[in-house]
Amino acid sequence: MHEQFYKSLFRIRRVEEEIARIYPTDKLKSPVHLSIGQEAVSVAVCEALRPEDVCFGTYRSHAMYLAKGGDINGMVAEMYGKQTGCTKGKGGSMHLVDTKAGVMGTSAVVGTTIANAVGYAYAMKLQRKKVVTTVFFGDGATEEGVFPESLNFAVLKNLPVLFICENNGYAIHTSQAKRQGHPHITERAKAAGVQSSCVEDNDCLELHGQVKSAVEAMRAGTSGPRFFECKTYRWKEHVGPNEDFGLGYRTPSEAKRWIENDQVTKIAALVPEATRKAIEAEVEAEVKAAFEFAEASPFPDVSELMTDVFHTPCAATPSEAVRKAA
Ligand SMILES: Cc1ncc(C[n+]2csc(CCOP(=O)(O)OP(=O)(O)O)c2C)c(N)n1
Ligand SMILES: [Mg+2]
Repeated sequence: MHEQFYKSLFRIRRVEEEIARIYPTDKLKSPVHLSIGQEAVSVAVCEALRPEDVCFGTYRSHAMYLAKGGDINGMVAEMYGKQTGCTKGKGGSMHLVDTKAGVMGTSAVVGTTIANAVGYAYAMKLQRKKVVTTVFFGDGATEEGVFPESLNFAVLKNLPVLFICENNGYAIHTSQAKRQGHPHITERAKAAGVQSSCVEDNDCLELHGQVKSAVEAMRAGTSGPRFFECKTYRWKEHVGPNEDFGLGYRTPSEAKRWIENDQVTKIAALVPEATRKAIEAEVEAEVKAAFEFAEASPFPDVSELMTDVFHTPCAATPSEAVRKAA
C-alpha cells in the first residue's frame, strides 16, 4: 500500500515540478494552478476508489486527474495546446477530462462541478448503477450558493457522493478568516444533514482510512453523501510556477510547518530504499516521455476551431425554428 501511495504522490509532484520548470519558456499554452503541497488529498481519496468510480474537480486538478488514473500524456499535451491533449488542446490545464479513467471534468468556474457531480450521482442512482461520485473543491467554493444547494439535494436523494473540500486556507490572496463569518466548513456541511469530518495536517493515511470506510459504506448501501474537509496547504502562488511570499498576504513561517510535514517525504520514508529508488526511476522515465510526447505532438489544425463547440450541432438557428413553429 505505501509503495502505491508513494508512486502516486511522487509522480504528481514530479509532473508539477516539470511544469514549473518549463513554464517560463512559454511552451505551455495554459495558466497553471499547481497543487504542489496538496497532493496527499487526491492520492488519499483516489486510492479508495475503483476505476468505474468517477470524480469531478476544479482548475487546480492536476493531482486529482493523475491520482484517478488520467492519461499523463494527454494531460501534458493539453497544457502544450496540442492536438493529442485530453481535450485536443482546447481546454488547457483548467479543463482536464479523461472519462475512460473516470475523470469527468474540471472547471475554471468556482463551485460549478459540485452540482455536476450531484447530478451525475442522481443519474447513476436512477439507472441503478453502483458508482461512487467524488467532487473536489476548495474552501472558497463553499461560499458559493451551489455548495449548500448541492448538499441539500444529495441528502434529499441519499446520493453516494463524496464531497472533498481541499481547505488550503486561501481563495487567491484572501485568507479564510477574512472571508467566512463561520469558518467551520465541516459544521456547515453537518447542518445540511451530511455526515462530515475534518482531517487535519494534510494527513494522507488518516484521510485515506476515513474515506475508505465511507466508500465501503456507500457500496454497501448504508451511507448517503459524505463530506470531508481536508486541511492542506498550497506551496506555490495561486496561479503560476513561482512562490509568492513577497506579496504579503502570507508568510514563509506559516508555510514552514506544512513543508516540514510534506506527505511525499513522509510516505517515502515508509518504503524500503531499493523499492523507492525503483519507483522513482520508473516515474522519471514516464514523466520525461510525457513531455517528449507533448513536444513532438502537432498543434490542432485550424479546421478544429469551430468543432466541439456544441455537444449536438443545432439543426436550425433559433429564428428558423420559430418561423417553422409559427
Ligand atoms: C464563480 C467564480 N467566481 C470567482 C472566480 C475567481 N476565482 C478564481 S480562483 C478563486 C479562488 C477559489 O478559492 P478556493 O475555492 O479556495 O480554491 P483554491 O484556489 O484555493 O484551490 C476565485 C474566487 C471564479 N473563477 N469563478
Ligand atoms: Mg482555497
